[in-house]
Amino acid sequence: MTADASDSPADLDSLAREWRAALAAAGDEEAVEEWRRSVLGRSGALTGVLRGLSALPADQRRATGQAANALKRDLEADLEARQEELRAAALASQLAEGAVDVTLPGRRRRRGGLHPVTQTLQEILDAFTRMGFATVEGPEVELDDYNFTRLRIPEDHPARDMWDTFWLDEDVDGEQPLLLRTHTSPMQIRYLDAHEPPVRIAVPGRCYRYEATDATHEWMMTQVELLAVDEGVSLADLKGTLLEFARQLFGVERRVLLRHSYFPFVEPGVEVAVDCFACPGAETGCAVCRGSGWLEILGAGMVHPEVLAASGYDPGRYTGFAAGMGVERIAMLRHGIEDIRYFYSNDLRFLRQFQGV
Ligand code: FA5
Repeated sequence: MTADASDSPADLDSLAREWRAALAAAGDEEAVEEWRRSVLGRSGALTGVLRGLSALPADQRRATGQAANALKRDLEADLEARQEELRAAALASQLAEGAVDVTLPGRRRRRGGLHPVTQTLQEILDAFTRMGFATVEGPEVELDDYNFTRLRIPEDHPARDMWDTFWLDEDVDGEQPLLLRTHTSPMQIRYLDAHEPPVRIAVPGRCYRYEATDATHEWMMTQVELLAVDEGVSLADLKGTLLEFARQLFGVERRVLLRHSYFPFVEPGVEVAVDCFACPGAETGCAVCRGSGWLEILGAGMVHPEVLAASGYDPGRYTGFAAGMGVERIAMLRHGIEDIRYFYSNDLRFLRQFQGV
């Protein structure tokens, strides 16, 4: 690409072709800058031609001068165009690198869901709310007094065997042993102690029992306690409330059984069972009903007059009913689940079946 002022316009033409080819071949900014320096820079080839014009004979000076100046303008424009071209190409490749293919199928985000026991608990509380019961909660770590003694289960009473539990090492004031509550019934006492009648509460919460697990027993389970105390509350109110509850949760086709039972803090006491969903009826060897045809879901009864009196209520004036139900058992019936241990084994294949239920 050497040139000097003695080059004729025709020579300039061939040089121009050469320079343009070199510019087109310059593949990046650095190469383009190198090209600019060698052609248009202060000691560039074309600059040399222009400098040497004055040494030319007058007849050539004008034509060569005009051609060289025109070529300079053209090459400057070509340079700018090439720079712009390279910038656009760089941008395009940058965009292509970070491109998002909007036609690809999306990745679905799995939404969490409520645990089946929580769902059933909400349905139970909704049913009782509709019947006018307020929801209140109590402590899971409970005093011996509330869990047993005030419920007419003194120390050495055989009923304590039914509700063996986990004891905590700490005592309160060195005399009141602490335990994990075995049922939600202690809230009967706590609430009666602190409130005037009429009382109408539903108490949800976790309970703990020291017992072997099987298809219908867990060492930790959820209960809902029901308590209604007022003037003139009768066993008929208890029965009506429980039947209405059973209809709301299980539908009219499910059969409900009320039979006599014993709990020290009620008199009389009853047990409510729902017909077994797992076998056609009292099938020997059925893991769910153990051949009885019924699955017990709750214990209930009329609040014992001594329990009312101990909380300062006149048992001659006030009567009440109470009930305590197992939420896992009810969830099993609702969904046809054959083993209670599925609930807390954290198997997502089981739990995901209840999403969106
Ligand atoms: C009680 O816990 C009494 N507090 C119920 C009560 C309240 C009676 C008010 C009278 C008045 P029970 O131990 O039967 O009773 O338990 C009540 C319900 O909890 C049972 O019907 C059953 O549905 C559930 N349940 C009891 N033990 C377990 C367990 N280990 N695993 C799962 N559910 C259980």
